[in-house]
Amino acid sequence: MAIVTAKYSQEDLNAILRGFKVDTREYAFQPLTAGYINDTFLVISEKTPVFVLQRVNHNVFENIEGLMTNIDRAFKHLKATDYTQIKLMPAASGKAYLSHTSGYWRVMTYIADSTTHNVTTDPDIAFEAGRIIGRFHTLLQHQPLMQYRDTIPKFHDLELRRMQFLAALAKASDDKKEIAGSAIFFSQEMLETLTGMNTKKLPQRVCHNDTKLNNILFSKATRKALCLIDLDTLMTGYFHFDFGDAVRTIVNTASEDEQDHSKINFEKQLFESFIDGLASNGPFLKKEEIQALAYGVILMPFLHGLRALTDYLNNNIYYKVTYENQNLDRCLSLFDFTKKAFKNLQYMEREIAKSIKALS
Ligand code: GN1
Ligand code: MG
Repeated sequence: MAIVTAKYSQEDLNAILRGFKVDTREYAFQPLTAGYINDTFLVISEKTPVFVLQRVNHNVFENIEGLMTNIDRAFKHLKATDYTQIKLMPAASGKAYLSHTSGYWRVMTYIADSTTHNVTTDPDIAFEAGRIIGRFHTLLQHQPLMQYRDTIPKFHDLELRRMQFLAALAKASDDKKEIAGSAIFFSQEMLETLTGMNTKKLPQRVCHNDTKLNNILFSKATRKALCLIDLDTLMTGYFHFDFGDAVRTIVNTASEDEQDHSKINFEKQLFESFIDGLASNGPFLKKEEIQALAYGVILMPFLHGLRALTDYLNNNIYYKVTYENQNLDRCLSLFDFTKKAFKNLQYMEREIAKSIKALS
């Protein structure tokens, strides 16, 4: 029996694929391990990747039907000459996903000759990332929000994340509280700073909500951005969520759990290229949304750091980890970036005002 991962053999995965309307043949599989939540495999036929097969984590995503309806709906509109369409392969039942004894599965088309970047030092990549995120939003800007389900309510809500953090803190062992002491202190300080900033009046949009750099596909040949992947968290939200999440992974040339904080940086040139790429779509944001962008670059790394800290205190029940303290390392690195972004708040506001024009 060919083993693909500890959990699945090639036979298991082929059996799952037979539940979809795809050519019946013996496929090979390669696990893709960048995500923290789902199980993802490249489906290979005659040495060529043809599909992406994914088991959607039902513990994290409780409303699979809503999630798949959101993605199915958005995918139909996410196509243009400068935006590569991804399609869902239907299950034998006709649905967009398969409900199987081992969980919920979906199959998507694989975009040939594409690649992702975990980090970059290249301003052209930063520009392209900005361009494609703007394109994603312009393609979805007229979507009726009512048609999209709120599959993880309050996903980027600071108050919810604060409550979850406090609940975890109340139950955590003294050991963990001591080891994470400086992160706990910073959280409390930052929560006070950020809670004062009111964004309730901003317009809602259909957002991706997980626009980190490695959720963008690039063409290997032209190095242009092709499209966004991983639409699991597609829901209504504010544009500064998508902006902040992208910036935290683009202007910082270190990885998300980098332990050497001297490598964590805020590269101004990458920031400027990113916003130029965004602006190349023409105006599509309201003045108030533009004013919230720099705040998003502080909010998003902080929120992610706080969630990683919460999971560390909860003994790693949410994110996949490969070692005991990985969530704490993620938290410390995200908090370090938060501090560096905070120092650049005025700089960001100036650059944004120069480059991004509001809808008139
Ligand atoms: C999770 O599994 P992945 O990488 O798509 C998380 C995101 C975080 C990300 C950290 C549903 O996404 O919010 O940004 O880890 N997704 C969920 O990189 O919690
Ligand atoms: Mg995701």
